[in-house]
Amino acid sequence: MRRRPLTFLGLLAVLIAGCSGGGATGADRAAAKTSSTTAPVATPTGVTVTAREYGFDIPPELEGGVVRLTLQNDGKLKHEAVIVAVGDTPLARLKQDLTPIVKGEGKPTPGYVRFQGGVSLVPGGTSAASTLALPAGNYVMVCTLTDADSLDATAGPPPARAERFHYELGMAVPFAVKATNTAVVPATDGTILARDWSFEVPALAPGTRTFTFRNDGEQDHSLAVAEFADGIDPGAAKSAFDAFLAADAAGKTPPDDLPTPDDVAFAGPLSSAGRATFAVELKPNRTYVFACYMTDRTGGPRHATGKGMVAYATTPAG
Ligand SMILES: [Cu+2]
Repeated sequence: MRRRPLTFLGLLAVLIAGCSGGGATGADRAAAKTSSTTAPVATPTGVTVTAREYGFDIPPELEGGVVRLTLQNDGKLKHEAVIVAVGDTPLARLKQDLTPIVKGEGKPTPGYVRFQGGVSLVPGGTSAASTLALPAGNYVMVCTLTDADSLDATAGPPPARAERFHYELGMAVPFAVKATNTAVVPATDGTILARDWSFEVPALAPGTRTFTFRNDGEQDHSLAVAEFADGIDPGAAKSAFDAFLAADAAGKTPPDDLPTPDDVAFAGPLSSAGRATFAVELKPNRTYVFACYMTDRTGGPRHATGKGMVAYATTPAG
């Protein structure tokens, strides 16, 4: 069983790159209109971070509050930009502490580590964006992917370096937030809510959508969205994913004949009270699975396998 980075479902990945936001629903538009008449309008801080093998170009200090983070991947491999609050902890210590978390070893998460979301699984030569809440603090932007995450399933055994986390190779860059704006996360097509230990998923309509992922729990949560093939009904999708999780929990490779969903979006990870938007293209008449691969801060299994933190939703026919 291959190791799974923080943000990676570990199945064959079909990625949506650089999706732009879809139109807001009527309800969200109404909500946005109401709030705009009662609160002063503040604009999220726009920040574009460039990724390459192996590093980030990011300003040493940026305005927080609400930030529109764009990851421009100028490299050849897939990269991500995940924001980790570190307090006064040195960079070298963070890199050490991150590895058991990324590997899902079930150890306690150090108290200083807080996840603030980011942009994940961005193929080389493309960009993607997320609008996220970012309070004042000291942060490190990391990529928890490896070179192996850019290989498709038919590629041969990766070279030794392919298993090294990109944050160990230079993709861990500190930055600070001192001043904050008063902007709010803009209205989206809906909110996917994480609690300890479940998801609340709104009704899904096909199309290019932007959702808000919000963590109302005390634990850290992430949101991996994967799409089953046409013709896999909700019941078949659930039993297939249950089998996948059971194999994962047992450290086994899932059976070859199992219908495996394709990764289509990722949001987070988010510590308690975090919010971040993400884009996804939803097809008609498909079943989507939403899963969290984080562990409790005190340690233990990943939430999808150990806490049943998995949800399903099916789009209507086009
Ligand atoms: Cu979780």
